[in-house]
Amino acid sequence: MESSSSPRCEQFRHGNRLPIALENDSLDAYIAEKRAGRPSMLKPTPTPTREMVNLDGVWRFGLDSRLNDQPWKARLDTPLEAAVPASYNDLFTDAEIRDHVGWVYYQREVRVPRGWSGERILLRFDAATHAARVYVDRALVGEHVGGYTPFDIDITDNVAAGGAFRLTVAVSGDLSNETIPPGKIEVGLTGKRTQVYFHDFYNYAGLARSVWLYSVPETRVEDVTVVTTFTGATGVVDYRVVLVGDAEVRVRLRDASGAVVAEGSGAEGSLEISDVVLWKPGAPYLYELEVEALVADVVVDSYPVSVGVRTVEVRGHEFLINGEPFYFTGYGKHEDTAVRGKGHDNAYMVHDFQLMEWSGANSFRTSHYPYAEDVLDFADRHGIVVIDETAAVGLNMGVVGGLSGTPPFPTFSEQYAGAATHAAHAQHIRELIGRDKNHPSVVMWCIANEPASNEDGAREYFEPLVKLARELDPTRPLTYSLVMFATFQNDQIIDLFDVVSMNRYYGWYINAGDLTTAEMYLQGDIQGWIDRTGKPIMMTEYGADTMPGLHSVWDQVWTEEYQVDFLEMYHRVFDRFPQFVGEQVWNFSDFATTNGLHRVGGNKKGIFTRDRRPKSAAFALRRRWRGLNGRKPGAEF
Ligand code: GCB
Repeated sequence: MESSSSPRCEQFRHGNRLPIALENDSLDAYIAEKRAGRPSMLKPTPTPTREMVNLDGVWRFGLDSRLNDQPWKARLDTPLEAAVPASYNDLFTDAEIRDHVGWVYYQREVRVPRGWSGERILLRFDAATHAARVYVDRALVGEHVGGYTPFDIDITDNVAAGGAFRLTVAVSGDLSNETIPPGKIEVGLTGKRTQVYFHDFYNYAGLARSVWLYSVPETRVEDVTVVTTFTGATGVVDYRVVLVGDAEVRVRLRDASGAVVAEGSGAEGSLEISDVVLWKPGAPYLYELEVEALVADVVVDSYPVSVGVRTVEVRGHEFLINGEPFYFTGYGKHEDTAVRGKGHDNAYMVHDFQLMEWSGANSFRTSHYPYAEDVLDFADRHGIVVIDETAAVGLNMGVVGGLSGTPPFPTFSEQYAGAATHAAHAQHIRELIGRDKNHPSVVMWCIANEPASNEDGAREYFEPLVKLARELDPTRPLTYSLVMFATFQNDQIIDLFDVVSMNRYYGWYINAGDLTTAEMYLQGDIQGWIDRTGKPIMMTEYGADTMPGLHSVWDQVWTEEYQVDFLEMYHRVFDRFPQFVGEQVWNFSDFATTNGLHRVGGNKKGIFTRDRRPKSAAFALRRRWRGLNGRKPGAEF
C-alpha cells in the first residue's frame, strides 16, 4: 500500500487532464470556475453524502411554433405529452413534429426533498440533443450545446429544500456550422425550413437520456481521474482529485469483495495493489476507488469510481491491451430503436450486449457520437472493449459530390467547417474525454468519422484537436475513421494518429455484386496503407444492405447470402495481413435514416434487424468470432 507522488502523476500536472472546457490550464482558474457554477462531469451517484431524484417520466411538450412567445413563463398550454427519456420525433403521428426545425419545450413540476437544505442542488441532463436552455420557473438557469454529452446546472439559488418548482427545458435539434455534427437549415419554395445534414442516420432530437435532480455538499469532490498500469503482479492506480472547498482527501481502493487493498491521502497520489487482478477483455475485474473529502476529520463528501487496472498501447503495427496483442471483433452501432429513436433503454442495452457476446464480438465503436454513460458502465462490467467516438460526423463535403468525392466547396472553410465548427469540436472533445476518461473499456478515442482528410485545410483543422485530445488524455491511442475518398495517396493527416481505421464499401457502393473485383481493390487499398504508415490497421466499417428473407443462389445484392459472401470476402483479405488488428462490421442492427432513394425503410446493413432478429450473417460471424478471445483468426504469423 502506498500513496505518493510518482512520475506518472507528473502527467496529471502537465497533461491538463481536467474534465471540461478550460481555456486556461490553471487549476486555480478551474476551481474558480467551478465555484462560479461550472458543471462537473462526474456522473451523479448516490452516496452517504449525495442524493438523487430521477425526473424521467411523461412531461408536457410543445413546439415553439404552437406555443406563445415565452412558453417557459407559465404552465405550457399544450395537449401533447412526451416520454423522457426518448427522442420526441417518432412518439407522435404528426409529421410536423417529427421533422420540426426549431425549439421544442418540455415541462414538468419538480419537488425538492425536504432534507436538502444546506446542500448544493443541481440538475443533470444526461443528454439534450442538440442544444438546451433550462428554466426554473421564469428564470433561465443554464444552457448547453452538444447533444450527446451531459451537463449540470447548479440551481441552489433558485429553489428551496421542501419546495417545488416548474422546470422547463427548451431543446433544439438544429444543426449548423456551430454544432457538432454540422448541418444547415434550408428554406424551400413553400417557406418550410428543412434541416440538411451530411450523415445518413436520422437526426433524432430531444431529451434522449435521463434527467436528475441531485444534491452535493458545499465542500465536495468535483472530479477524479485515474490512470492505471502494472508491473508483474503489482498494479498501480494513479489518481488525482479536484475539490471544491478546502478539505483533506482520503482514498481507499477496494477489491470486488469489498476488502481494502490500498489506501492513501492527498489530492493526488499513487496506489499499489499486490497480486493485482487485471481488467481484461472478456474477463473484466473492477476495483472501487472510494474518494472522501474530510474537514476536521469528518467525512463531508464521498464519491466512488470503478477502476479497471489495464494498459493500452500501440507498438509498431500491434494494438496491445495489457501488453498482449488484441484483435477487435464487433460492430459499429447506433443508439436506435423503434419509437424511442435515440432514447436510452436499459432493456435494449442488455439485449444488445447479449447479442454481441452471442456473436463473438469483443468490441464496438460508439459510431457516431458518445453513447449513454450507462452503456460504458455496462461495457466496463462485462469486459467489452469500446472505441469511443465523438459526434464529429459529416465533416466532409465530398459526400455531396457522390462517388466522385468532389466537394462543391472546401469542407474546411467558413462556408462549412470553419472556426465556429472547430471550437464546437474542441469543446466536444473536452466533454467526451472529461466524461469517459476513467472507463477501462474505452481503449481508443475516435475523434471524427469520415472527415475530408484528403482535402486542403484538414491538417490545420485536425492538428490542434489531436494536440488537445493528447493533452486531455496522454494514455489512449487516437484514431479517426477513414472515408473511401481519403486514400493512402491523398490523406493529409494519418501521421498525427496512432491507428488506421478504414471504412470501406467495395462490393457495395463500388463494384456492387462483383466481389471478385471488390476483393482486388480491397487488397490493394490495405496494402497501400500498410506501406505508407507501418501502423496498426483495422476496418471500422464494412457492410452490405440486406433485406431479411431475400435469397438467391447468385451474387444478388440485398440478399442474405450476399451479405454473408461480402463479409467472407473481407475476412479472407484481412487474414492475409499480420498488420490487421480488427474488424467491426457496419452495422450491428438496421437503423433509421433520412429519406433517401438508396434507403428502403432505413439503413439495412444490420447483422440484426432493427428489432434485433439475426440475419444469416449473424450466424456466419458467430462461426468466425466465437472462441477467438481477442486473438487474430488463424494467427500463425
Ligand atoms: C458510412 C458512414 C455510415 C453510413 C454507412 C452506409 O461510411 O460512416 O454512417 O451509415 O457509410 O451504410 O452508407
